[in-house]
Amino acid sequence: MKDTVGNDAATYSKSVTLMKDTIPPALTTVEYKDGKIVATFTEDISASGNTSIMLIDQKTGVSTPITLRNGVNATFANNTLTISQVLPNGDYQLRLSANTVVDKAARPNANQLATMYFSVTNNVSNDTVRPVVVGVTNTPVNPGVSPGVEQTATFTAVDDESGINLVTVQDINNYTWDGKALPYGSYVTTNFAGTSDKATNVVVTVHVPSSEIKETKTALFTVNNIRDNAGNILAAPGKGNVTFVSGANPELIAARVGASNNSLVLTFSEAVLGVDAKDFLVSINQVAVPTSALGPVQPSYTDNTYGTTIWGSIAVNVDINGDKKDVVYLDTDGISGYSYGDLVLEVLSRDTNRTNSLNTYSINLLDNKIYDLRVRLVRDASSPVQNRQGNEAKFNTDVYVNKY
Ligand SMILES: [Ca+2]
Ligand SMILES: [Ca+2]
Ligand SMILES: [Ca+2]
Ligand SMILES: [Ca+2]
Repeated sequence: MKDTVGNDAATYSKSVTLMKDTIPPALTTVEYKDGKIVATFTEDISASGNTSIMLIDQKTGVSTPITLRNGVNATFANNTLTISQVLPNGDYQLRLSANTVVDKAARPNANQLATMYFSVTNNVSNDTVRPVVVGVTNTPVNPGVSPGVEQTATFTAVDDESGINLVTVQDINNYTWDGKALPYGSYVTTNFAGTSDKATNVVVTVHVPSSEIKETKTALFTVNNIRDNAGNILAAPGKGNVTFVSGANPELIAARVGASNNSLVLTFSEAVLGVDAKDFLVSINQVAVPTSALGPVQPSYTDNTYGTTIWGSIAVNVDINGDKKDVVYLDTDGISGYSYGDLVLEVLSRDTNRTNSLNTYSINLLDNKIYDLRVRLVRDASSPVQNRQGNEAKFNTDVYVNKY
């Protein structure tokens, strides 16, 4: 070999020892760019036998299996493996099983199981526009219709630039109804346009358990703290009137002796319908008061409260304690009129102006003879006590009458 001016080039040889490559390719970095996971290795690689890899969301623990399809969602080029996968912002773990890639050695070496963490920050930096919430509302359950297990409120969250941050939508603490946090068991579902990392229009349904709604009410439902993916927050809370109906069973919660000493005052947990004397079983000293002795049950001026009276019967000139007396009694023994087994409540001096009569004498309920006075709400099939939604009351629990 000569150069252009005719000098011989020095000839030389060099002996090269080819070392056999027994070192497998190892993962060095993982990063996320433009909707792709880019995994870099210590040397050039090709696809190998395993095609199943796994992503784990470090916050939620939710795992996402990915099947690598070479040339479809996965590219093996030089020392990188590029996987197309749309991911919302967050921290992830890539788990690469053994034998996913091999090196270029004559006898290829496969990778060993490798895991590596990486973060996803989608490009949102140029969004300075706040998201908005519109259409906070619901379709109330019709009066007289039982509300079912849950009721819902809806709204729409809109952010055209970076999209709504769906984590802020899922946070149940961002909602209130009637000025209070939503009851335990409430949850959120969504339907959105766009991808989960850029949801530009999100229809949100907030589900509330009916059993936790103790009173039917139309009240303000507020939506706070919703953000877009650039961190911009709502300029003002979303607000709208939402009606939730009581899914609770009304209860007889209190009974007391009224101011006149002979009336019973009965209080329910909420407004109820169908209340009459047939709904109550009153007992004195553990003896049932006959229904005929219970006066009409009438609503009071106070909310959810009713009043009634227990009427005693009069028997004149009867033998009692070895004497002849007039007595006030309740006809409780099943034998019509005054008889031996009846419950005597008061013993009166004889009075010739008095006559035998049924359910005419208003009993002093504070009398010491009455040591046990209770009321039980029972189910009257003709008109069971129920609230305006038709939820029947809790029946058959004794309420002790507060005498003072
Ligand atoms: Ca190697
Ligand atoms: Ca925005
Ligand atoms: Ca009798
Ligand atoms: Ca009734």
